[in-house]
Amino acid sequence: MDSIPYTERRNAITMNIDTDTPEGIVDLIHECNMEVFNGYENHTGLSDDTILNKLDQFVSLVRINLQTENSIIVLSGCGTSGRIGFLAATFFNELCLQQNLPPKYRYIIAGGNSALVTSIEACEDDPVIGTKELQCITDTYEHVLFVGITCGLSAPFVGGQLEYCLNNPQKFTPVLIGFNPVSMARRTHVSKWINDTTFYDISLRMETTAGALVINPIIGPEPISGSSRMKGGSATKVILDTVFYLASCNNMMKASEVIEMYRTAVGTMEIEGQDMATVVEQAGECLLNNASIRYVGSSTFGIWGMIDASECVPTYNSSYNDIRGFMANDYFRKNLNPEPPLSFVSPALHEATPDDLSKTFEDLPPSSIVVFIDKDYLLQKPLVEKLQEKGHHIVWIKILSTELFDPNSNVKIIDLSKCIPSTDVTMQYSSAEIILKLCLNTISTGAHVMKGKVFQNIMIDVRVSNVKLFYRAIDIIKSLAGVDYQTAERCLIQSIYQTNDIINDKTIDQHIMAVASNHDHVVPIALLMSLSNCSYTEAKLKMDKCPIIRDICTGTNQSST
Ligand code: S6P
Repeated sequence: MDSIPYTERRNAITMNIDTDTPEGIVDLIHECNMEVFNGYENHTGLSDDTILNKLDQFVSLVRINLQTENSIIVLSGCGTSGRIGFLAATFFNELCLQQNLPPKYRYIIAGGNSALVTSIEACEDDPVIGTKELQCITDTYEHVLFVGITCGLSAPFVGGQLEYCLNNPQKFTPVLIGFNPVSMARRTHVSKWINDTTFYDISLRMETTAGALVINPIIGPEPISGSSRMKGGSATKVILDTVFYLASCNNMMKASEVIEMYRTAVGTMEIEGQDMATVVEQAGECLLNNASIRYVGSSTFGIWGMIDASECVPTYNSSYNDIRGFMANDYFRKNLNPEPPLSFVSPALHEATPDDLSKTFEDLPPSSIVVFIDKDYLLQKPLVEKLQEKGHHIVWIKILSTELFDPNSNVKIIDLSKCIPSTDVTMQYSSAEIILKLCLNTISTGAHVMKGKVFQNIMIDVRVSNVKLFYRAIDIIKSLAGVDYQTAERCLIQSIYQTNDIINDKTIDQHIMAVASNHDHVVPIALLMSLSNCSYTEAKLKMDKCPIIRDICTGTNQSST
């Protein structure tokens, strides 16, 4: 256990989340979220003194950069980490403009703009592309503060960029954000990293290089093991917002004071637990009955909805149509990096352009749920009424809007406005975003738990779309089926290629490419093969009869054969 990185460990709090009630699920996720601030085991999370000191140093670095000509701040990451970087860059550029300062924040996400709302996980294994993109974006600047985000201290895409910064200290000041000790940084080799460099090597260099900063509080394992979109994403947001907020204002607050405000805000969410549980229950039923969940929001609130929805695809192998987010204004598009005309554009990015939402929602399956985020509930009243007439469930997440609620309307309200601190507008908006993120994460995670996509607290239907997830899948099969590494790997590979043959002439990169064209339940089938010692064909047949993936692990499914 000791050698397993914290970000991949199982959290004791949620060990039985899969059999809990909706209220229980919400409470357990909340309890895990609070570990970000309060600590885990003998670690003190974001309240750690060493970390707080480093955050104050980080603030000074940002301040200097904001005042230096010909300099920029680049935020880079893969998956959720890249998305949080994008949102921070967008938000704080706006603040710069409001303060008549040049917008200095830039973002890089592995896989480009499409990866903001689509899972393009394989790109995170490429240190060469990471480096090229960094070179390209920083080419004309003299000074660059580079912030590489990788919750697991694992993504080679970010590793390659940090290495480039370390090799060019006259121009770059590198900062690494993640949630494992350096000793647990990933030591796996990836094919494209020359000299067999690993993320661990780079983390060590970061730790021992003067001027480089490693910010790696231990915030404890995720509620669903490895789902770093949850606590990892939240902690990243708190860190970035705290630092950029402090760097942008003239008050002499310390990082600890700002973090305390976030802690109080997140802690207060507990009082809305019952309402969130009602929505989790509805959302779970919705997925079980093949209905849909939709989020509608504007500006960054809308983007949070799109992001939360898109992350369910790799985490739970859910279908693109199960949960989708829609923008009600064109804020998203306006803030994207320009990309070459031939770049891949994900269909999900189209939802980033406002459309006629009533047309888009015309074909929603009966009893779907549409969640309106904050002021969009009021702006979209005609749509709300139309959807209600059709028997869909409406949820309103109220955060910053001050309008009173009509108690007679049949709308489920989650009133998070009570959690917003009474500080300045920037802090209020940033708190609102984190609270919204946690609320959406809870709804979508809870719904998938209820759908049976989680066994104990393990994501048993994860999509094996990069090296990290390949090894995670083997670990899942190994521990749940009690088989050795070789058996778990063999079953996984057979399931990927949908064959009973033994495949031993292909590389991990090829396995991952093959997953792209296999939308079956790759991990559950491999698990079933290992559990019942059966062939791919037999396991696939059993699997097709099993609508609830979790039943495979409990043995419910096997009795049917
Ligand atoms: C996790 C999410 C993934 C990760 C990505 C980067 O819930 O689905 O997309 O964000 O794999 O991970 P890391 O450890 O580099 O931040």
